[in-house]
Amino acid sequence: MSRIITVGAAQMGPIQKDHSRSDVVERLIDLLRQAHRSGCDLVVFPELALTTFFPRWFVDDITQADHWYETEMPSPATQPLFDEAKKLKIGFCLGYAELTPDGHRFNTQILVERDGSVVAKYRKVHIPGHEHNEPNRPFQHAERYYFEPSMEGFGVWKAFGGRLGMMICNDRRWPESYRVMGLQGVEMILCGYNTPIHYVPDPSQDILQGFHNSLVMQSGAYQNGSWVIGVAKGGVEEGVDSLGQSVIVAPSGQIVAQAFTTDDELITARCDLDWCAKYTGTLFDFDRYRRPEVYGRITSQRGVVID
Ligand code: CDT
Repeated sequence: MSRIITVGAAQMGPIQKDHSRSDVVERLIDLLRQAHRSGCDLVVFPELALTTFFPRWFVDDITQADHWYETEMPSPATQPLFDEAKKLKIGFCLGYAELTPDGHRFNTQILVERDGSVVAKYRKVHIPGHEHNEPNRPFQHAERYYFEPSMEGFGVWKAFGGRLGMMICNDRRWPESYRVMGLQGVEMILCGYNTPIHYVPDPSQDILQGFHNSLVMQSGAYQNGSWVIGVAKGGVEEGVDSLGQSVIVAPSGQIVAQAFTTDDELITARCDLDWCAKYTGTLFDFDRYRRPEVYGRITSQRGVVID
């Protein structure tokens, strides 16, 4: 029996600062309904899909930013999304800022099954940007001020008839993210992102943003024999232009669907999970070919050590 997940990558256009949660949830529900009409089992929304990308501003007292975080999920504002998904029997993956009851702040993504139950929660591991205000920048990328890195790492969960993992934005640039999930037999990785086109520390990379985006996800998919679903919040948000180019990548590394706008746009693909074994059972048969005995530096060392 073939194992197909029909996936919708629900790219979003910008969310401006004054857009309310309920405005945004209406957009998410519209994308969900489109996905249902296209026969999707699962819809993937971007990183921080409920708000503008608020780490672009610094506040002196972090509690002034509390209103950007969710303290419960579902909340009164997001309950209509959960209700509609359950009614349509469609699952979803949603990124949001999480403030826990004991005051921890995470960049979080949840996976919700077709019956409305939350089956998995992932908190971002690789937190990019800076922790202090850098007033000379055209905009901040203060994720390291607003979020602590997860100590839980990368899980893989049985859901939608397969083995699914999650990562968030900057995680997609690190081969370790994919490999830790690959070693748990992942078959589909769900990844939301917000990527400003202008990379302040090195503007020579600006023109390469689209190339790097597909480069890392195509490599990660191929080298681990997994589907990768990369979903952007793109377009000009509060004056900052962000990459679209959401993609659905097959275990072969080939792009099977790609967004062509920077707005709310659904792309879909029928993803055969059995395609994964063509790679994990041959070239990337980890058990047969990997050499962990010579990879010690990968986990024992953080930065470069020059002997
Ligand atoms: N959201 C996120 O992780 N964005 C980063 C931007 C580059 S680091 C300032 C990314 O890796 O796309």
